Amino acid sequence: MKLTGVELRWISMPLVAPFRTSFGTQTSRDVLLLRVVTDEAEGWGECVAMTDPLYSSEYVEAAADVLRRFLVPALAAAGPLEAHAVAHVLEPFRGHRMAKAALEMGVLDAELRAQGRSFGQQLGAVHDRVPCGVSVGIMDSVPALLDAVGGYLDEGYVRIKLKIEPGWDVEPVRAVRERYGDDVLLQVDANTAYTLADARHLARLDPFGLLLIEQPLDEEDVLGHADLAKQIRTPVCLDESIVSARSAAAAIRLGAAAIVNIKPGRVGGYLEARKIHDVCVAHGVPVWCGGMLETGLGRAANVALAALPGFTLPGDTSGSGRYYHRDITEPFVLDRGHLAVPTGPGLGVVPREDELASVTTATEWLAV
Ligand code: OSB
Ligand code: MG
Repeated sequence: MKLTGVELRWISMPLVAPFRTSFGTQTSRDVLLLRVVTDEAEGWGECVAMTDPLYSSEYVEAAADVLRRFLVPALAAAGPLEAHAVAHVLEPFRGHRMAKAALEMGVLDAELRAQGRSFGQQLGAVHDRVPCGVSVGIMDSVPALLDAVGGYLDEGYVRIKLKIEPGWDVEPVRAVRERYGDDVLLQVDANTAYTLADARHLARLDPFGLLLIEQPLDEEDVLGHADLAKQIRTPVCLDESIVSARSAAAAIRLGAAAIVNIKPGRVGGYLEARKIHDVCVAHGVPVWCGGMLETGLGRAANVALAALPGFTLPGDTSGSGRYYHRDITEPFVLDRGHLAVPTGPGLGVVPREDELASVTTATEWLAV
């Protein structure tokens, strides 16, 4: 394939409800989309960076800048366009994994559409549908949380993840267990809100039989997670700390990650995500697919990834309605707790022109 150009498209989508985590509250999701145009087909990339650098160092405008200034020009100068070579071409540029992931996703989508193959086929999916969990934000009160969790259980979600922070941890977990019982698959995500000095406090979660605790400590504190793992019974799962297959291997060897959350954007793309899956499978470490409040485009690819054999835990691959009143693609709708893996070429979904137009705030054409 030959690259013709890349369109950057900024969209703004209101969330159905505010989403509060230990790093902030979001009421709308501003997403940078990429339309990768080649001589054979077009592909869509979704950049999962958020508006502010609070989850990680990346943010939307930095992603747009590095794409415009460095990544797209480098890819244009690299000769024949092939998805498997994108990461290598972009490697000289440090960091910016979410921007790189979006560009690789767009190229991969274009390539697969040209070949009539799906993301699932390309990545190695072995299931035609995946079980879905839901990430539940920090609420103003325990009753409000119990209502939200009850609603999600009624919708069929097979696993509940509670966002936690100091002051909102043991009590909400206890309340959910007391109200909904021990059979609910339950886990928590701290988004780095604790330190190793909180180990004894976090051990108070031990009696509740959680599947895992996700990223309790700073993203750079891999050793701290290994130490913490020896002081609590809840399995430690890493999210922010895992940025590559290499860092996953190191975290596993150190005893810092009994479970890994794989987010393609965080690790530089779907192909690196598959490598992390392979590393984890080789070490007997279960993985699950994380989320970044994606639109239907990123969701399509995430659901395909989640259908790989090592994804043995339900992911944060919720239905479109958990996030948005109207998605830009055909909405993903839960069927008895599962989402179907798209089967059409590439992502298997495309944006609906009218929906896309109604949420677009700006576009920019990067000619090559
Ligand atoms: O830490 O997993 C996280 C959303 C935005 C940023 C970070 C995280 C999350 C979620 C929601 O937990 C995942 C989703 O449903 O897309
Ligand atoms: Mg997380």
